[in-house]
Amino acid sequence: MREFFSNVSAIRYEGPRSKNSLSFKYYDPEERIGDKKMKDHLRFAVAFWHTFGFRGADLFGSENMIRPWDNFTDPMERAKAKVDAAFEFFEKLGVRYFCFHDRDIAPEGETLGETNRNLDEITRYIKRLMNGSDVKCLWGTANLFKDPIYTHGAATSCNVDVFARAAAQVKKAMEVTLELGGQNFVFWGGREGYETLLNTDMRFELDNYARFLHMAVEYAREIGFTGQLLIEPKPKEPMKHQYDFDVATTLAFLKNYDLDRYFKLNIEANHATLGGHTFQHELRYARINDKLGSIDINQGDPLLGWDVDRFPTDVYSTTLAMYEVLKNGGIEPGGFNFDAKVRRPSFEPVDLFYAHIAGMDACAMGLKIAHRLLEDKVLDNFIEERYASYRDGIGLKIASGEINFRDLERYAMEHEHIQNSSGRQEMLEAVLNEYMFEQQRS
Ligand code: XLS
Ligand code: NI
Ligand code: NI
Repeated sequence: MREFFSNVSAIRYEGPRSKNSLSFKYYDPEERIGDKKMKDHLRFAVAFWHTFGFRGADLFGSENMIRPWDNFTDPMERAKAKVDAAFEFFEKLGVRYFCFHDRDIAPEGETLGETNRNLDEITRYIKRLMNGSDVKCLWGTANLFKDPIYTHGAATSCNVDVFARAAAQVKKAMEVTLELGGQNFVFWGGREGYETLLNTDMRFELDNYARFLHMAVEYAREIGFTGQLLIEPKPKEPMKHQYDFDVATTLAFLKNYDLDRYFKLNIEANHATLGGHTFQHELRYARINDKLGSIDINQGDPLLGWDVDRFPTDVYSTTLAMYEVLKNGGIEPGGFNFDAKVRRPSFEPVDLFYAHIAGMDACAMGLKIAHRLLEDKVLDNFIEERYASYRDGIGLKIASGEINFRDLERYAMEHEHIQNSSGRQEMLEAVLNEYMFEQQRS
């Protein structure tokens, strides 16, 4: 195998005192946290598209990143070089999973048939490399947003030929994901949404989207794909309004169309904040509905209102996220996919290592802090106390559904003197800080 990152050797855990930026300070894969090793809590995945496909272009500037694996004129050669670079990267970083879109891994041909044949050839190539390593596929997905045919959406397009093409593409992407042993398959509604209601039959588009997903469920069953199917909510971008707006909206959609038993959700941090929620809110909402399936771990920028996909370095946010994950009992077969890209000025290939290391360490720190918060039941005890009035007397009757308005009115008349207790938010925030910084010292 050719080497593309020859100036980087395998990244090791060296602990918080190490001065080596190409080492882990907190992520020690073998360290046991509660009932599992860190590497089994944090099933990290590298995203093919951002890590090996992003070249730094933005709305105002052209590509500024030179990637040695691009240095091949033949598109299939280039695709194979990219795969080589990817596997070298996975091995050196010690990440055991990857995620991909069909169009990230193989070039398109003149026809759909040729495109599929290209995909098959690269799939065989990837499989060969997987055989010699313990790298696995976390999930695959179909890119239903880049090609101009998807201008009006894919499954929600007004054009039936586009609907059919999208179906063919998902069909093939599922087959490839199965072939690669993918543990999940993701549907992010790339352009499933609208620009204006003046030209949109919303009801029909939603019905079609549901029909599309039912066919996908059916096909997965037919080919024996037993991985978890996931929907990835996002409120906007590229469309002004996306149908899978957030967790709550997506759950309502799934329930309306009798799809909820087949799907869980893939929650992305930056999509949560884009929708006006915290990352923790979206994780919590999914978790309490038993729908927390997997995570696209990244972070937004409080000053920028779009999906900036920064690598997650905000330990406050990773701590609260890991708190939800631990409460959920983990997210396997899901994982933590770095749907994140290096900033444009971080244009050297080695920055890809720094970025992932920063993200992995931030998640590891978050995991350790969240675990201790849970062990000490810091928040649990407070919350339990806060709702104590529902554990006996009339409270218990309410909680067990044994009371009506008439009884409640009688009770209210007998208890006119109402006393509330403080929510102690600032106190709890200070406690959270104590845990965060204690963690840093130990
Ligand atoms: C875009 C999405 C996308 C999905 C995969 O905002 O995050 O990258 O994760 O199609
Ligand atoms: Ni994503
Ligand atoms: Ni995103």
